Amino acid sequence: MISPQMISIVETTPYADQRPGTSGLRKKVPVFRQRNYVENFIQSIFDSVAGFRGETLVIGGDGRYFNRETIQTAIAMAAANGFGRVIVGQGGILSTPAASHLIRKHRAFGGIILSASHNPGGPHEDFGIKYNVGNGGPAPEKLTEAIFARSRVIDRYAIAGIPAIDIDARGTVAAGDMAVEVVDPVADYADLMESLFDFEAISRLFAGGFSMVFDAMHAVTGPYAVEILERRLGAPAGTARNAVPLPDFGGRHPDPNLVHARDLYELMMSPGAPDFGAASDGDGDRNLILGRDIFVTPSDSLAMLAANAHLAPGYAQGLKGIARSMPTSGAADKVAAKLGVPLYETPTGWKFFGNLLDAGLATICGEESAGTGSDHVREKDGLWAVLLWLNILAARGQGVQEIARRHWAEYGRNYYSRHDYEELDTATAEALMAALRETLPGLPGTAIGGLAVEAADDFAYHDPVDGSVSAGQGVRILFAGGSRIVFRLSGTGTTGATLRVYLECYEPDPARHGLDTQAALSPLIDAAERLASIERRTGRTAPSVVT
Ligand code: VG1
Ligand code: CO
Repeated sequence: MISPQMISIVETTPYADQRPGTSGLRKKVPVFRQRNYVENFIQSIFDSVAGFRGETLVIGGDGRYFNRETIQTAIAMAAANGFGRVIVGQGGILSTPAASHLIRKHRAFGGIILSASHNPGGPHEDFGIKYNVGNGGPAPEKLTEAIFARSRVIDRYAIAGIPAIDIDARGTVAAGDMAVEVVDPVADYADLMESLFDFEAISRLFAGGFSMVFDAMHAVTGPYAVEILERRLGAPAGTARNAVPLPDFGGRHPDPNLVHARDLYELMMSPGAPDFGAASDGDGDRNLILGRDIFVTPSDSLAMLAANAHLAPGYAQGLKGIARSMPTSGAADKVAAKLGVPLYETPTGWKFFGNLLDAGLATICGEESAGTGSDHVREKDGLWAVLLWLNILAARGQGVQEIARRHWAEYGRNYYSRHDYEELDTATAEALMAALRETLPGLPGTAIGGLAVEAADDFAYHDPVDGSVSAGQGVRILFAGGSRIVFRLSGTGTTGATLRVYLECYEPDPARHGLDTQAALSPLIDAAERLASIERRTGRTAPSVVT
């Protein structure tokens, strides 16, 4: 037993801003450094769940600045609150999908994952805390709301006065009467991947001279990629680049998109490019997929993976269903229709896939923001997507470009892009959305810049499993022929507001599958401006990021 003297009950006062966003609480490090800020939030989590006495809690993070300190706090608070065991990744490292797997494997009560995903790290950059539940997935909306409500009134927290745990040495130590198990963060996850994919076929591919570059962006996937790609699959040393996790990610944004992974993109577009290029984000749940001379949009990647998943041993039985977030393109819908399986459309954020996966309604899920995953864990999984691509490339004996070209010829091509307007004044962004919502009832039947509006609404999701309703999830304008514009505000930013404008146009004609994406979307880009008056309202003449 922890002697009662070891547990301190500390009086505290609430913070008003601890509302978890799309994936957890995300703020600048100096905000987290405020007195009792971390403790308040962790205690709010523990106070919002019940029945964890003696149970297991998984703790780990993406290695960013403030990771180690927060892990010590979380361990001491778990001990004081009555957990029986904590499993922590060595060095404080656990990718988001690896943490999800550990929670499931050990039937843990839940897990605390420390990350701000693809946001930059460092003393003045971003940090985050997210709580995952026993199925390995992000806390559902009902729970994040309860945590927020608790954080508004919290007046005390419990913490054990124990010495800091050496999280760099594997093995089990006692923290009072709680066991702290420091585990290899990679091994179990690598075994899981080996159980899903044809590692022999992928090894033969590499042995035959297939070349690949994986950019870990000095974030959490480095050790995972070295173990899986280089050690287990025999890819040459150096295939995984920037493979050492750094607290500030080497000063860059660990965001695998065409802006922050520009050098990888340029390499893949250059003469003598490798056969395959990929990258992952801060916490290892996102993926960037590139072939020689081709960037595969995440929406297309979801569709192509779904169409070919049966080529991997773990999915040889076929898919039960496909789920995508609402702003993700309709490319996956065409695949679901052809496979004769249901397609689910959910709000942005991985937490909405959990029920579908648990109920066996969907096997593969994806988001336009470079997140793809399956029922093997309850988070999106960057390396999983990379390995499924490798498995498909090995099984089909074709390159990325050929697979994409054939896919579009079969299903048609959904041109797709997202325009982000970052760091807007929050009130301005909210006014823009409010004005847009007001216009919705009058839009159907009209034409915007020559495009006929078929429907317009503010997306509300009815969860088919638990019946819960999540409203106000993004404004969507649907045009004749399958074109679409979606507007929503980000729930992960830490400075001001970010407006996301998602643009999509469907092109069935293979003769028109080689167009430049922004050119193909230009009528929709014009229509978005007409609908939302972005320039007039925000003063911005162009998006900050185009992906
Ligand atoms: C963004 C993405 C969303 C993703 C979320 C978390 O959210 O759009 O698709 O699930 O980030 O991803 P938002 O609210 O900013 O649009 V990660 O890799 O930060 O866990
Ligand atoms: Co992430």
